[in-house]
This record gives sequence, C-alpha cells and structure tokens, in this order.
Amino acid sequence: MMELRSKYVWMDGELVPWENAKVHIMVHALHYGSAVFEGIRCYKTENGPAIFRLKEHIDRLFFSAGVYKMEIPYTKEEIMRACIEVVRANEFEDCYIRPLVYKGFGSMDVYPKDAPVNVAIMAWRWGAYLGKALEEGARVITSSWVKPAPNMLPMMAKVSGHYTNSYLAKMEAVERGANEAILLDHRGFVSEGSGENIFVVKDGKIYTPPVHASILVGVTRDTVMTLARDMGYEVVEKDITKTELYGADEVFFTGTAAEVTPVVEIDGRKIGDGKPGLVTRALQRKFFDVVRGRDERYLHWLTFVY
Ligand code: PPE
Repeated sequence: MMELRSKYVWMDGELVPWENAKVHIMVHALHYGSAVFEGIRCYKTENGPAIFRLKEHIDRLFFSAGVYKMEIPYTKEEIMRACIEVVRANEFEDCYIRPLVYKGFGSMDVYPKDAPVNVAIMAWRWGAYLGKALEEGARVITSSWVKPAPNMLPMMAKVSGHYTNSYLAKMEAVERGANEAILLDHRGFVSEGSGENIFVVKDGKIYTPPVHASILVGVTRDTVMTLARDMGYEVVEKDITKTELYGADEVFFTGTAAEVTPVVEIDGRKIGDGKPGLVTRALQRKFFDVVRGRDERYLHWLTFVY
C-alpha cells in the first residue's frame, strides 16, 4: 500500500503539518466535485530530484480552473514554487505531487458564487500505478461506461467531478479481474483509460485518439508523441475502433501515474503475442531515461528541486 502520510502539505500559502491539513465537511467541492487538480511526478536524477514538465502541468491546472471560472488566487510562478517547496519540505526524491484547487466553505448552492477558491499541494511516494503491469503488461476490459461527450462535460479539463466516470469504469474492471478499463466515447470510438491515455502500434506506426474523443490531453501523451517522433516513428492522431484495438500489434497506456504501461490483453483477447511489444519497450526505456535526466536533449522538461 502506498504511504500517503508526509511531513507537510501546502495549504493556501503555508506549509501545514500533514496531520493538520484538514478541511471542513461543508466545503463545496466535497459535495459537488467542484475542484480541479494535477498529478505531477518528481524523479530522482544524478543532480537531485527533478519535477517533470512542471510548467505544462501548472498550465493545465490554470486552464482547468478557467473552464469552471475558478480564479486561482496565486500566479503560475507562485504555484510552481510551492510545488518545489513541498518536495523540499518533505525531503522527497521520487514522489508524486498533487495540486488541488477547490471551491471551499461559504456556499451550499450548486453554483457556488460565494465559496472561496482554495489551493492545496500534497506530495507522496507513489510506485507503479498499475503495479506489476508496468513490466508484465496490463489486462484490461472495455467498459460499459461511456466517456461524457464534449458538450456534456469539458473533458479536456482535469476536474474532480469528472472522475466519478473513471471510478465506475475502474470498479467494473477490477471486479471483472482486470487491471484497468478502457472507455469508449459517445460515438463508440476509443477514448482513454480510467486514468491514462492510450496508444496503438500497428505496422510500425503509432496511433492515439484525438482530442475530440473526450480525452484528457495528457502531458505524458505529448511526451511520448514527441519522443516517438524524435525516434523516427510516425505518430497519427485518429479515431480508433474497439476492433482496431483487438487487431493491434501493441497497445500501451501513458499517464503521469501510469508512466508507460504495456497492455497485453483486452476483453480476453491477446494483443500481439500477449507480451509487451518492442516499440512499447523502446518508448518505455526512452521515457525513463528522459524523466531521470539521462538524456540531455530533454533536460528542458526537468525542474531541478535544488
Ligand atoms: N486521462 C485521464 C482520465 C487521466 O486521469 C490522466 C492522468 C491521463 C489521461 C494522463 O494525463 P497525464 O498525467 O497528463 O499524462 N491521471 C492522473 C491521476 C490518476 C489517479 O488515479 O489519480 C495521473 O496520472 O496523475
């Protein structure tokens, strides 16, 4: 089990001892899911811990907040500095950073005009999101739950309330003995995993669903697309059917928590030869080299903590 306890949590501008990092039962976000958040990883490198693509995550945090017209009472620079401060205060090397912007106490209508916008930043150690699947490959199902259409919820925003959809899909997957769920969009095309973007490899080319397939536009998705292109692969954003998944040579997930996780079985059908594929492995190796600062071409993606 992951250890969630740490020394400090940053709350509205202050480092608060973990035990005291509490909110009131009447905060708006707890009732209505009115919060936006990020998940960011910090990796141990030869030059100390480094936060991966901090700027892109904080940009998305502000974008998500903006969609819901939540005004964050700090600048992006202040939030980035606070993330660094949290890693330092907790003396972490490898860790996961969770900034959370939430509608706080002050209103109990659905439209929380008078509720303040609060900000908290937590960090904890988080190993492989899908456990052994990082090495062995995940066994997944396509969910009976569908991703909300782009005119139902702004799925490009990373909003706490949206995750009730992921919760249902993941619960269904786990209860059916799988590691993870893949959700289709409202048209029936492949969208993404409950907490990951998805990629398909077919005949040496790499495919991933487009923004209009109700995906969260993942930072890791962008990282892997960039790395793959730099390695000489053609990467195409296109609508993908469930049947194309079954017929893929390789399938893999990307995400901050999931990193690059191979998928070896979907709905009881083996993908390729049922083992993590060569392209997936190559991208996975490159990804870990990059996040650990072992490839100088991508050092601009790292924010060193010290
Ligand atoms: N889609 C969804 C639905 C999603 O939640 C994530 C991240 C991604 C795609 C990948 O985005 P990115 O991290 O920017 O590459 N999911 C976060 C939370 C997982 C959780 O269980 O909590 C994460 O990976 O941090």
